[in-house]
Amino acid sequence: MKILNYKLILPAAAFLAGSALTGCKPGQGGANTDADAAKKVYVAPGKYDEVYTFMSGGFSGQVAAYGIPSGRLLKVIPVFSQNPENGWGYSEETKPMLNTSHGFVAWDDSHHPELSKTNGEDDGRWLFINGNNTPRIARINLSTFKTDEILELPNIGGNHASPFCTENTEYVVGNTRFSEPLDNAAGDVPIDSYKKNFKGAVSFVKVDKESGAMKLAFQLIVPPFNYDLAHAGKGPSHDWMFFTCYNTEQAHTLLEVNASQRDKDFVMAINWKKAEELIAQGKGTKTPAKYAHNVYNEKTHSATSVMENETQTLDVTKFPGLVYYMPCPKSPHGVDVSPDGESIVASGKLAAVIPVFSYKKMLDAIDKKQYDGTIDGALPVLKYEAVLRGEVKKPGLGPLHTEFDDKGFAYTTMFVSSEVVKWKVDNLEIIDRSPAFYSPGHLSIPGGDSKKPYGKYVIVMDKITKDRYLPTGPELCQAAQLFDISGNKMKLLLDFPTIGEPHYAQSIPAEKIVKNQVKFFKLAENTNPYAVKSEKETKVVRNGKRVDVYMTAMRSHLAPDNIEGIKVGDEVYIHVTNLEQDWDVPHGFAIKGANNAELLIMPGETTTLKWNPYQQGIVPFYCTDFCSALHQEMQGYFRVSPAGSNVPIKFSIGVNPVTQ
Ligand SMILES: [Cu+2]
Repeated sequence: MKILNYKLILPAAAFLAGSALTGCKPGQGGANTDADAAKKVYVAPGKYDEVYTFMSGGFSGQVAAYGIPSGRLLKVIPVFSQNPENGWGYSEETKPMLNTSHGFVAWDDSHHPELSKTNGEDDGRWLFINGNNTPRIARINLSTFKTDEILELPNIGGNHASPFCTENTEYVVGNTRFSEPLDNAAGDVPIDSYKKNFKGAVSFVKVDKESGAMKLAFQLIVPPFNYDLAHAGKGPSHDWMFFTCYNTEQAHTLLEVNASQRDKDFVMAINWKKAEELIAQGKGTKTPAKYAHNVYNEKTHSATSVMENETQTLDVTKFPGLVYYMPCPKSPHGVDVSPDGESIVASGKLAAVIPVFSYKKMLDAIDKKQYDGTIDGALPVLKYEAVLRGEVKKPGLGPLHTEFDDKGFAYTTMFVSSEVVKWKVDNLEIIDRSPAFYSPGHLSIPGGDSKKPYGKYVIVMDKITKDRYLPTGPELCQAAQLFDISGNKMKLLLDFPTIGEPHYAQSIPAEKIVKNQVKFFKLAENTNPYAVKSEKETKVVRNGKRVDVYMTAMRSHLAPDNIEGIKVGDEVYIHVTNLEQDWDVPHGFAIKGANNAELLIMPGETTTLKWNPYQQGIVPFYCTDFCSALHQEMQGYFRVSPAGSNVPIKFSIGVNPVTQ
């Protein structure tokens, strides 16, 4: 996305925003900052922030939690990428989470965090996030801030329009950015047979109300466009899901030019309730597909990966009433539904207006068959004028995404003219505009895509930060900007750097998350097969070349801490149980020269590091997380003997050596 230079952007912004940019040269605070801003973002030492913002890391593959209004980074939650900091994807327990039908994939491109919803409101239970590259949806448990589940999606390439929740999290839905032949089709076809052989697939993933467990319920096979983003209806439009599509030209090369030919692309409206009924009536086609389903169990503290082999599909051209297309200027990116569920806002990134569609008018147009032709001879295109409620005129250049506040206003990012535009949802009039630095993609208002926005702040995520921060060589940080939106005019309060690309964020009042926090895992409930509940149970067991070390960690020693009888060529599994039963006492574990990562073990948890000793000698290990005044004493030694030596397994702590 880093295609624009701010030098090119600023003239456009100045043209559009007029005097709004005066005085905000790169490197300065910005026109709207004033002394009062500091007070508004100051969270006194020892005090909590008001809001959590969960921001995707883009190409980092992770999610980060920030406190707002301070912009303080609270935690990086590892999701799709290995994280040596805490052993995610390195420990034996978490490796299966990164399994896919392509094998172990230790990275992804995470774009859209989506909070679970109850009655259209953020409920603070789970956060879903897409893996864009190797299509996956992850579910993060917001009581532990751990990734509990990752489900791969078959039949798609580029899981970008994902994951978006229906009003009660009945489903999380994902759609393809790169259409491709279905997995079970003979995919070895000429690329220029795109129109004939390529397909889009919309995945509906059922979410269990109690546990959050995900299951791929069905996939709708749709025309091979590029599907960009989505949002579910709410209130009156509860049964519908809306997707933007570009490349309706169905180009397969030089999309930059070839996918921008038509004046209008589409918003695709899917009646998901009807699709659900058709599936219940047995109308789905069972289709072979291979996709991994990875689940982390909080009692065993370990993950399992199961390879699924079937999905159910519905070809939407065969079921009238399921899918309609609304024409939308031009190459639409975001599609957002107003809190009352009536207005559908689509932002054509190459368009000069923001079209706002009416759900009521859409139903009317369907009723009266106000069509403007069909796609594939079966899917009605509704007349633009028939479904349009109105257009926001001259909003700026490159409208991308819209969220809503609690006072009837909408806020849209302008990528090209680098600004945020505030407009009134009922009369579509522009109220205010403020520059953003630079090239803002998504924005996030607490509850801003829900039925009940909390409002107060908008966090804008910028792709380019040239001149905004101390330089760090060729690679500069990307950043978020916090605006106060409680008054009539937006006020820039704060810039803060982010991890990776801050693609999108969802924000939620802190109390909805704080009240559910797990402080430690109960040792008594730990059913990890390698857990030991006391130091007395610790042991070292050899079985051929495999050695299992059952170890405990407790302030301030690891037990056992002297281990002999390990041989070059062994496969050693060190299972460390943290015996602590208190909040904020993790222990770490690391071995000199191990071609792995460290472990970070939460209280009550058992985690395993696999180690292949490759040379003889004495190898120290130690706790990596500063846990007490005697943390530096929390260490031990392995003795590694040559392969074939007859040094027996021996392990001890203190004065009582034990021999196997
Ligand atoms: Cu420690």
